[in-house]
Amino acid sequence: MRSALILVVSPAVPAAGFTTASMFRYSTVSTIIPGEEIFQKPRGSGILSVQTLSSVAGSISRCRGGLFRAYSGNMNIGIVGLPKAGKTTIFNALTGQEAEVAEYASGKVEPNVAVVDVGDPRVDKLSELYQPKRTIFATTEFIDFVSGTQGTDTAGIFSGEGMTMVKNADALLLVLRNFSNPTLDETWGTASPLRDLETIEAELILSDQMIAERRLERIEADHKRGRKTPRSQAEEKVMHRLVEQLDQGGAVRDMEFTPDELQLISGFRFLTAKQVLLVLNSDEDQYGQHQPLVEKLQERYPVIEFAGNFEMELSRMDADDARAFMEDIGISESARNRLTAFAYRMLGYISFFTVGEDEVRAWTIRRGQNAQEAAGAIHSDLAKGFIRAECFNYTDLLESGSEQGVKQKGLFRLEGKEYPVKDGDILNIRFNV
Ligand SMILES: Nc1nc2c(ncn2[C@@H]2O[C@H](COP(=O)(O)OP(=O)(O)OP(=O)(O)O)[C@@H](O)[C@H]2O)c(=O)[nH]1
Ligand SMILES: [Mg+2]
Repeated sequence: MRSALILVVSPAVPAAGFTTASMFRYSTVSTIIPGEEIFQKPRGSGILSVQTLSSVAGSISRCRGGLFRAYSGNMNIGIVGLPKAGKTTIFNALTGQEAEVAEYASGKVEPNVAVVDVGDPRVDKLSELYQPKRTIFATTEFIDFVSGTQGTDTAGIFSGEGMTMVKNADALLLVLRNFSNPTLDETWGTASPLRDLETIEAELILSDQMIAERRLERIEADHKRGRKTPRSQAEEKVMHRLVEQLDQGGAVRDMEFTPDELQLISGFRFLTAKQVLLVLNSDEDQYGQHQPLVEKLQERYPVIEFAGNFEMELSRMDADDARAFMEDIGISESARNRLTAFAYRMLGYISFFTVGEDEVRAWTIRRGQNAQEAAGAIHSDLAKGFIRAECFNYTDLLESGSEQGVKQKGLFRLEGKEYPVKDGDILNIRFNV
């Protein structure tokens, strides 16, 4: 069983450490541990801000969630890579934004953030059937981190600011430069995706090592002072294992943990615990011609190839023009559609829907999450007061033509808390708070 700590900060749930004003602004759900610096994401805005929580013990509730992630209902992907790998170009291609792309260091340190709809033909179809007042797609948040600059203290894959922010991402999209550019080749060497991947991995490991070692030192110091508890001993043990794994160049995601251990370490949000997708950012004239390289990379992580520059241009054209250009070089779908489909599949996300006259809406959860957890993705009250889920599947609805038809075929079900939600399920949560 996987577990995570979640804190529901809302005006109704006072939390020590938040000022009254900030509580009303930061109405959200986040994974935290007491005393850690956390990010709270104001609803309806892509801007992230930092709050330090001194003590929140009273308002933490324990729930099952993702490995290191609480219910969020939307996917959050951090775009990282070595300097000038084309991260912002890919970000623009994915989001349709016009963030500045540059050969030279721009001096910018704040990441670019955008929230985009996840296109889903099933949602369009449901909307056609129910004619709701509102149709709401699932969303994915992309955060484009700026790399540190060569020759400075912060040289590497993150600027100082990015390092703290990236911890909030569900998954990392590692962009590898696979295009040539005279200026970049001169400054950074010719493109070498395999070498770059090793460099990035080493940095992620180093970051986790520092965190685990620092924590271990603190626990050991406490123990010397006689402050020893069963919890601190358990944490010491698991931190030792982490340090060992990282020292050998291994990732946290490849280790196995008991539910108790997971609870002890989830708040640290280790970077090598995050799932990784690789983007091979290729020259458009060689797009699709890197099979041996793709296979090599695939031994490590799932890989998707983009012609970043070209796809950024495509995202700015009208759909018909874009399609014609895409066919020319053999790109099947827009960068955004390809990436979200790929990320859902590889990261184990699925969608379920809620339908009605008011609203047709898509929600994102992880494969294997149960009906109560799905209810929690909608609202924590629905998880708390969960009674039953009315449930049928999108494909049954399509085949039967209507909800009535689904019922006649006996495909309309009442499911309990533990029911593992399937991709395309349509849920109506009965609850009582
Ligand atoms: N030929 C080619 N050039 C690209 C491609 N993607 C990015 N570039 C160029 O590479 C340079 C860097 O691109 P950015 O998107 O700014 O790279 P970045 O990784 O965001 O850079 P930093 O944030 O500064 O680390 C720009 O001059 C881009 O035009 C690509 O797919 N093909
Ligand atoms: Mg950039």
